Amino acid sequence: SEFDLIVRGGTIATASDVFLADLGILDGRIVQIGENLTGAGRIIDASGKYVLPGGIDSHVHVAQPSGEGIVMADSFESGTLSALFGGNTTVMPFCLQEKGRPLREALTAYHALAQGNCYIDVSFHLIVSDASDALIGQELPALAADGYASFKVFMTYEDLRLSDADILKTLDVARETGATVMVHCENEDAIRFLIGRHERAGEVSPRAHASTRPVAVEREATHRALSLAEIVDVPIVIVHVSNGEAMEEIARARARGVKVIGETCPQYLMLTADDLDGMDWEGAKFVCSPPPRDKAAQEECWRGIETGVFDLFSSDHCPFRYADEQGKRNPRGLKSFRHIPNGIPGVETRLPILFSEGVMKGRIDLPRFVALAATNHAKTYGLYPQKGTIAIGSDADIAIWDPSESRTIRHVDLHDAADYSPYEGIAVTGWPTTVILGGRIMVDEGKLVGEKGAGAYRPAKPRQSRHNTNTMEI
Ligand code: DUC
Ligand code: ZN
Ligand code: ZN
Ligand code: ZN
Repeated sequence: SEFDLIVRGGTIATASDVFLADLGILDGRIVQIGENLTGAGRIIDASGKYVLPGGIDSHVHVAQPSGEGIVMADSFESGTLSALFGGNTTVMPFCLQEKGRPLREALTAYHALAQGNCYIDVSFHLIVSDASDALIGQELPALAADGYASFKVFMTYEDLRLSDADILKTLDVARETGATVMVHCENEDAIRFLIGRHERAGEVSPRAHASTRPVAVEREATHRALSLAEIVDVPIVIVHVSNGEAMEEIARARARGVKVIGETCPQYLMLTADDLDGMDWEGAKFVCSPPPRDKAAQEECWRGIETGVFDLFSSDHCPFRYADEQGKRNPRGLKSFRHIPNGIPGVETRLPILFSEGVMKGRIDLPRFVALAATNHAKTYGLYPQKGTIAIGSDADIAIWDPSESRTIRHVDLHDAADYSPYEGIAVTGWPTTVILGGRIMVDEGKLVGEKGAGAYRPAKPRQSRHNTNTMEI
């Protein structure tokens, strides 16, 4: 027959359009968009459903070494399975450079962990922890040309932070190579100072995590990162923005011509610092950096999603178990908030939360949802138009959403390897019930039918080899 698969009668949405049509899929790609398509081995009836590009979550952590012997709960297998069930067809995890070692070494190990184990496609960011001359001068340019075209730098964490000098060097090599730099903006010296003050006062519960990383810590670092990018004259991504003051820095930098992409995450829409106050150390389940703020900040982040301060909505899935193997409370947390690993799970719940709270509640329309869920991620990180849209020639990565499916989020129903969801008990309307990866049906009406290993590594293109050179058009 003419097609391998037809998706019939659905409401298709891209970042710019909504229309009724059938999709014809052959050899893993979308080859026809039209009416009354016939002739396929398999036909999916999508009437009454939304047919959207598969989600791209460009900010997830899996199988990443996390210091102090702490192990991330998700492998590539469980992490990509969970992402798949949440309507995603591509994730972008981070490969962490070990200090004093080549990044290639970490990449070799990371590829070995991913190989054959992924349910969806993956592409990697590189975390620069040691901006040595060899890394900046030779390794990063070679890696950028080789499909690793985004670098994350940290302004916080004693063992990860780069000096402003090293951030400038990294931005400069990104300018030369067309790579994209993502920055974690929090002022480490200020955090250290506040930790000292809290520990002397005996304040060591999870809530102190938020108190030692107040808005000013993030706002100052955001301003500094944007200024450094302005000085180098290179585009930049500010990741996991939590509040309106950091958003103002982004808007002001944009107004002076800085090319900046802003990212926010579900935790900044759904959680507040009060969640860190839970009984019995339960607050440890909500420890992430930057920390969740307050209701006003949640509203500001929604404004940012509506108005375009944010182009990316990512999970920052960073799964650590709450209980240890014996089922006790996280022993690392019992002495001080300082030992609670920073990060919370959420790769499966990212899009249902944005769909339910955003689209169903009328805050954003379907094209904006698609942009925030998929298209902008592909454009920002060099995977577009192979990924992130529904178009002739694009990979047949598709999530079919049932807008009438109501669920209450329960961790027992999710597929990650953490032991809780920070969104437990939240009711959502709309769920991606069928997910197609490269023309292969992976989840069919809520049931896993695809196989581990269906997902593949996808190299990213640096800006220089895309249509527009040194810009970051979305
Ligand atoms: N930064 C992240 O991007 N994820 C989790 C923790 C952190 O600090
Ligand atoms: Zn970060
Ligand atoms: Zn305090
Ligand atoms: Zn992260």
